[in-house]
Amino acid sequence: MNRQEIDALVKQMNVDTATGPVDERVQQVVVRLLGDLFQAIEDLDISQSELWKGLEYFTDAGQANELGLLAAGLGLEHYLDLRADEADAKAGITGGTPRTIEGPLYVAGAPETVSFARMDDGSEEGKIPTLIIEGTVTDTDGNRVEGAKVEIWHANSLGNYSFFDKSQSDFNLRRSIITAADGQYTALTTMPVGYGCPPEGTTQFVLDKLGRHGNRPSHVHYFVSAPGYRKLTTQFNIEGDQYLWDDFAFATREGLVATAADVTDEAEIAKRGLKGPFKHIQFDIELVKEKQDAPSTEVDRRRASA
Ligand code: MBD
Ligand code: FE
Repeated sequence: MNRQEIDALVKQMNVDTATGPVDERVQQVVVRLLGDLFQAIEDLDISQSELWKGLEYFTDAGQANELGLLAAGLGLEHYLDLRADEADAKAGITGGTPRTIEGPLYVAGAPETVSFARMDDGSEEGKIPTLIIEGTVTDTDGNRVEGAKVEIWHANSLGNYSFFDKSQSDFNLRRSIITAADGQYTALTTMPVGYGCPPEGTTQFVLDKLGRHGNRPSHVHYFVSAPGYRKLTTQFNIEGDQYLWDDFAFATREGLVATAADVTDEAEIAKRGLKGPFKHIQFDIELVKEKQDAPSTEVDRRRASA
């Protein structure tokens, strides 16, 4: 069949058959995607068995709650960021910390404190370096932002995230820090280790077929929001990791690479109330003011909450 015949058939089966109220947007998207799918079946001569394998794959991936992971791994989530960047540029929005993907592992409801939070539960002490993350939240003119909510989440020494990894305590390595008048936030935590897709999982199954690995560099996620500013979804990825520029989820971006400095100075250690050397990352955040008619940076998606 040619495209004209395909489109006519799709319309005949899914548009002309409507007898109740139609959601125009859903109809538009379904009709387009079905037409594109039929066209791909035609062009690639996809067999009945192959089609069922594909549907069974989505069943399995959904049951394993890995569709968010798959979207990250196939670059769909990064593509949406590139589109959002384009839309921002078109709307004349410049400056601010670059966005990058949320990923599938955010959990709402983390403990909230002002200016400072200890993020780890102490269970990995001695096993992994201590990390202090600090920075200021400013506007694009460098003015400090008071009352910004800095939500931070990251992996443990095995690359695993609390909640999804039931061996960790509730909200381990997840915190919300509210900035005071100085715009400053400080997180005392542990060095994250890069995530790897479950080797027997549905996402890695497809990555294997593509000859790809499923690893991310060591990184820390952020949501930063403040009244009057556009919500920022971002991460920093840590210099020195072998996957820094070979991230299976394509989240590493220029401007989002952080260096973990080794701090060994005794006075500095004492000042921080620590027992030994630690790592230090400075990650300053620049928020862009809300603007009339600017594309929204709020993404409505199903998120875990605890
Ligand atoms: C992660 O930690 C992550 O950030 C992404 C995008 C995908 C899988 C695991
Ligand atoms: Fe992550």
